[in-house]
Amino acid sequence: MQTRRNEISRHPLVIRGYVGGRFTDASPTEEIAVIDPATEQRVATLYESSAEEVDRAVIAARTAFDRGPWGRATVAERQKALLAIHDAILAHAEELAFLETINTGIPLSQTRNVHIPRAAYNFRFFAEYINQAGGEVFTQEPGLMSLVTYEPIGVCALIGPWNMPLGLTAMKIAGALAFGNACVVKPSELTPLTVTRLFEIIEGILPEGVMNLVNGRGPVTGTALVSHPGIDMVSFTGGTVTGSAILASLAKGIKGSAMELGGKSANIVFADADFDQALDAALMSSFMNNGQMCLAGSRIFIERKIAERFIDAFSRRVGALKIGDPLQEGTEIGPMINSAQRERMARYAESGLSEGATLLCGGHRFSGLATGYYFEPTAMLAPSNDVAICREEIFGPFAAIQVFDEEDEVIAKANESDFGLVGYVWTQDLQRSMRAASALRTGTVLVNTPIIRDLRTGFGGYKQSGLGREGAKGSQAMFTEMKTTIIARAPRTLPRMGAGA
Ligand code: TXE
Repeated sequence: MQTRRNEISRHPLVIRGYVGGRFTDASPTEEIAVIDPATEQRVATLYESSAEEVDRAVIAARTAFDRGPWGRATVAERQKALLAIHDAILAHAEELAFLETINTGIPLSQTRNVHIPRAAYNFRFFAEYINQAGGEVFTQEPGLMSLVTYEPIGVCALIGPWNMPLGLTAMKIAGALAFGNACVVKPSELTPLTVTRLFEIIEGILPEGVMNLVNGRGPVTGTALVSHPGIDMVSFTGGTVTGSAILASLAKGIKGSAMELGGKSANIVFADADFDQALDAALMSSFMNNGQMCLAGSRIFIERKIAERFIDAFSRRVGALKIGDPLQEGTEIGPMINSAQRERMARYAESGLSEGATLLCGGHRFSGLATGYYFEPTAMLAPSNDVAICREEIFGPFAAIQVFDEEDEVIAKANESDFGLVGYVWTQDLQRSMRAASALRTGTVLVNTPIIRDLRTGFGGYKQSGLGREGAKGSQAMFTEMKTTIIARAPRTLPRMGAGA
């Protein structure tokens, strides 16, 4: 793998758009370096899609949807294509995991065991789901039959983030295609490698124009895409500030959207919890994926009776996390995506100290490696829920711990947040877990389990964590228009207007 990495840094890959069934050959208006965050070397050159290329991609999708075979494809035909994409991903799993790791800095063990299998599973899940998903029929009104059916929405703009590039973008692509749409995909300009490779390995599976790719920065390619009149909706995963800007732009055209935004999820550990499981899970929820997860449970609340023991054990384990080259076996923490994210970590560590938090471990740029955007996994004990490290999404290997005494108090603090993505609860008391689950203002509550996404259920957030839900019915709502058809089953008794007395 090191050999392959060296080869790529000597001959960086070229990232181009894919429009109407082929990679584009237009000369680039802008070339952007795509960097391996562990080596700081260029691994690809991204040819930015101009507004003109975005226009061609949307027209290709529009034409495929309005006039091509995909909009009329049977469920069996769509299933066949989705399963073929699933198989293609698994057939290239090792290569995709390698590309994801050299582009994101996320340890290979995680891209190989979590990201890529999940990307493939998204396609299989939706292939199976559409075989059962249907509409509704209402017959309560005598003489009438009301049908609710779900039709494809049209052309979907799918904008992906950099923290799980293929897994999260594949979720959008699989959902959009399953329900019969055409799409234009825009991965993050920081991490285009695996999504581009996906377009190569599924060549020939879909009719041309059904799936298109544009690449580039948010303010250039992203803006051109979301403001294009030819798109019918945007499904976005990314930061809350960007999500809000996209929503403002969509308001002009009254376009639909689904927004999967940030989080600051509370991880509440009561004294009666299974201590070892809660500890393992707190580490996983804060430091998996280099801590760069929207559903990170890194705002940790520990009940006072076990606080000292828990904080000691947690700090020791954080201090022992294995930082290193993400391609290397055994690495638990790789580099941040770029130097800006690393500086952000440092700023939060400083802000924590200046607002009265205690540094338990980490807090600095990692100096053990000559290259790479590494930051030490960090834990701080916060003086209150009001400080920035407990309020703002940090998006890196950074846990903020608070101590609590009462159930009501901790639920209130967990809900004191602009976000509402996930709430984690650790307790052996069934009734307390049920009370907490209903009191937490979050889209998902996880009881006695760390991060888990079950595609049969909806995933998304309350408050500033987003709009809409991804997963079975949620994706159906996102990628379809609901149509009502009302049919008279017998002649109706109607007022005879204008027919005289
Ligand atoms: O993401 P952006 P950034 C959070 C996290 C992170 C912060 C900023 O806190 O620190 O967001 O990250 C595209 N029109 N998350 O700035 O900007 C962009 O090109 C259309 C949480 O890197 O949200 C990329 O494809 N598109 C998160 C995508 O939006 C635009 C994952 C995400 O980029 C655009 C990532 C525009 N005006 C960051 N501007 C999660 N929820 O998992 C940008 N983009």
